[in-house]
Order: sequence, then structure tokens, then C-alpha cells
Amino acid sequence: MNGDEESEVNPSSRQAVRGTGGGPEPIDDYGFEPGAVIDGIAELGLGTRYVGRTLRYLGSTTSTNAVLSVLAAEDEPSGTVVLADGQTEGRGRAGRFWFSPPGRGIWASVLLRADVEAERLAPLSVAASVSIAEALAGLTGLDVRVKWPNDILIDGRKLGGVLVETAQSAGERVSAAAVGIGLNVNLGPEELPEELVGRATSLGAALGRPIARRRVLKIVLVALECCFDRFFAGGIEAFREKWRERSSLLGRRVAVEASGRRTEGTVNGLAPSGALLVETDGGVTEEIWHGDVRLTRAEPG
Ligand code: BT5
Repeated sequence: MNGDEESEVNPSSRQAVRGTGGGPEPIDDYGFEPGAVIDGIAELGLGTRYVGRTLRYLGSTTSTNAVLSVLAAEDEPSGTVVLADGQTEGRGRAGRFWFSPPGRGIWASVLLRADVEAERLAPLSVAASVSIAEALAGLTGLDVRVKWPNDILIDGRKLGGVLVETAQSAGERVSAAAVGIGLNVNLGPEELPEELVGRATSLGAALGRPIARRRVLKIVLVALECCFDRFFAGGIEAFREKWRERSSLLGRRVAVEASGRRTEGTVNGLAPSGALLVETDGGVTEEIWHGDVRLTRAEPG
């Protein structure tokens, strides 16, 4: 497949469903057979060293992170990608659901073999969300932002999220992780479940036209390999500058709820550890390690 073809949505003759504009649109097909094991580097022209060398394409599955965790116990190499057309039990952090209908987004997980302390791995979701946001902004020209720790946003609405889960560990050290990526690509506002209406968006909705998942997948996988290399060489430090540029929270008033505790204040940066820095009204800067961050009021002006 050449570059020109990749810039178009790859239509499937199998079925037609509603697209971003609400009218009938062909489903955006990756062009892989369900169950296929592909050399993604050759097939997608990734130019990566290990991410995507083995790409396992599943039609519908429960959760690509769950599938990858099982594969991690076997001989699967680092960089293996499990990609689904749709998920029935897509998950977010803390057991939350991840809406992943067939044909509408990138639902994928990458196996990362490492030998690293769990604490050092924790900010990888921050690094991955920044890297993906940058790549998507470069591809589409859209103002793609990040929200600590793992959200990818456009216009304050959630476009995607990253879920890093330990797949194998011994004591405090992690030897394999599943890096899950969920990105809404051609998901129309009318297709959203009620609780996501007004809170979620997609690339297609923001662009006003469909965009090929295959093309988005390619840049996401390239960005992730680059992210992993930089993260293991320089930690989250290597991403702090980019985080500041892309953050939707910097300088904003927020409330953070974590473990029954509420912190309110103004976000003033990302700590060298990857924690969110929030300056409270008492002038104390607190490091936030976990939790959900909410904007508390509109900024003046
Ligand atoms: C995340 O969790 O944002 C991480 C999402 C990771 C999903 C990928 S898909 C491939 C891989 N396999 C999996 O099973 N998971 C990963 P969190 O920050 O906890 O956000 C979850 C919240 O986002 C939910 O409670 C909803 O409010 C919202 N949400 C669910 N589906 C969404 C969607 N498609 N678009 C935007 N928001 C969504």
C-alpha cells in the first residue's frame, strides 16, 4: 500500500454504518484478516526496531491489555502489538470502562519487556500520552493536548487515554508491561454512550472528515518506540518540556481527589518524578501521585 492510499479511509464492503457526519459511511478497515500475525514493520513501513515487529490483529476481543498480559507469560518478544477492531471489555484505570466499538478507533496494546522498579515505570503513561499527542498534532494540525496523567484531549474533550499495566513482576521490579492505547478515530458524537456525550471527541469529529486508522496507527507506533527509548534513557525528565507545552492543566485551578483526600490549588508543573505539582492556597506545593484532576473554574479572560 503506498502513501496516497494510506491517506484515505480503507473501506470495507462488509457493512456500512453511520460515520462522523451522521450519514452512512463505510467502516474503516485496517485491511488485516482477524487472527492474522503480521510483520508490522514491513507491512506498515514503520521504520521501528522492535515495536510492531509482531502485530497480532484480532477482530473483536475482550481487552487488548488482557490478551497481552497472557501473551507476556509466554515467549512473546518486546514490542509485540495486539490490535483489535473492537473490544467488549475495554478498560481504563481503576477498573473503569473504555468504550471501544468496532471500526471506530485504535484499541491496541504494546508489550514492553524491561527490568525496572515499579515506581520508575509509573510516569510512563505521562510520557506516552505526551508522545502520542505530539505525533497526532503533527499528523493532523489539530491542537492536541494532554491532561495528567494519561489523557489525550482536543478542545477539552477526551480523544484517548493510555493504560500502563504490569504484566509480569518480581517484588518491586517490573519485567513486562502492557502499554494500552485507546484513541477515538472515526467516532461520531451521535455514537457516544450518554455518559460520554459532550466529554469525548474523535480525530474524525475534530477534523470534520474521516481519517484512516491505519495511518494513525502507524504514527502512534513510531511515536511509542521513540518514547520508550527516551524514557528508558532519561526518565520522565526528557518529557517535561513537551509536557509543559501540551498540558491542558498548567496554571489552571484544579481539584484532585485521591484515596478519599481532596487537594485544591493551581497546577505549576510536573515534578522530576512525574508527579503533578499543585500549589495550594496556603502556598505549599504538593506532589500528586494518583487521582483524577478536575478544573474547578474557568480562567479569567
Ligand atoms: C484511560 O483510563 O483513559 C485509559 C484507556 C485505555 C484504553 C485502551 S484500549 C486498548 C487497551 N485495552 C484496554 O482494555 N484498555 C486499553 P481512564 O483515565 O481511567 O479513563 C476512563 C474514563 O474515560 C471512563 O470512566 C470514561 O469516563 C471515559 N471514556 C471511556 N471510553 C471513552 C472513549 N472511547 N473516549 C473518551 N472517553 C472515554
